[in-house]
Amino acid sequence: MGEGISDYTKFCVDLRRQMWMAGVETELRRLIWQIAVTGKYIFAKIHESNRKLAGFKNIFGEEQLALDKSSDQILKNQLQFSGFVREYASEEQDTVVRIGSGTEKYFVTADPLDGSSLVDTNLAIGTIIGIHNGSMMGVGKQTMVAALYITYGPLITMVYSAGKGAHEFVLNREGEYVLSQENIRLKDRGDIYSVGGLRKDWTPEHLRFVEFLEEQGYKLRYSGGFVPDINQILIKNGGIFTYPALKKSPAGKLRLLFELQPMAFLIEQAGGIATDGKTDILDIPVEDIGQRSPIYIGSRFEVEKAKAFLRAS
Ligand code: AFP
Repeated sequence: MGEGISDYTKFCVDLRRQMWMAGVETELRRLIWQIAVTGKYIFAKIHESNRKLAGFKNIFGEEQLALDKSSDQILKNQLQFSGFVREYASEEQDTVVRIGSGTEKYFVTADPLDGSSLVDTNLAIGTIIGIHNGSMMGVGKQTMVAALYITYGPLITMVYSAGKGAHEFVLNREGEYVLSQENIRLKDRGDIYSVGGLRKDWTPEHLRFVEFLEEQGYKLRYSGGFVPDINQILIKNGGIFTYPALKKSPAGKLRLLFELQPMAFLIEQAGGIATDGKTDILDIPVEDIGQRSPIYIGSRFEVEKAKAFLRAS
């Protein structure tokens, strides 16, 4: 969109108009919009749960579904027979589920409610979506056509990319997603770091990298929610998030298909990089839907520095 458009005018651009102006393909525009709208229903479910976690019985004595399971049902039902989605895979399903007639173009992966264990603390949580064309089992660089996440915090925000930059929208009082930041760009170097896992479980080379960041004066920003932690690096335009290989779990904790590929797609669209410490996340073949991988994701300087420390092992 042309530079110099006043904030107010820019702010009045809603999601569908921005995607149309950005030249996003029609069916993909409709699918992204449909998923973004689903975020409103998931948020309503979070409110309805009154921050209670799984295992509660409602007033009729029925087992209340865990929030992440009910969020998964909402998402799957919304996409079922949408006419755009052939298969759906999520952290809450054991296998890939066929939800279309078999001729649709897109395959959707979901972490329907990432960070659900934080709901009772009222910290921000989110939904992570990957959109693939042709198949979801393979190399992300070849299969992914779009990714998005929705953050449920003081505001509901949504960041998407369809391969033409990463853009942020805020859900307004009228229930419309309006553009707040277009073509988000990461600086080559930031000043925040977000690091998961227990220090005692880190490998010596990862520990040396974190100590480097601390000596350089980076500020620690880690909430335990992948979505808000990544969102902070994007919106602050720099820094690094890492959930590393651990001594007892060399593949780390986060899932390649549901969490890492979508965030890698978005961060790369913002000029950053995402790696497992050696290989780009979007170059790692997905062989199993539950596959985990270490992750270093964010600004170029910090991620390249991490790779150098890991090589020195
Ligand atoms: P939950 O979905 O079980 O809350 O886990 C959240 C998460 O998958 C991801 O959002 C965080 O980055 C990571 O786990 C936090 O893990 P630790 O609790 O080990 O720090």
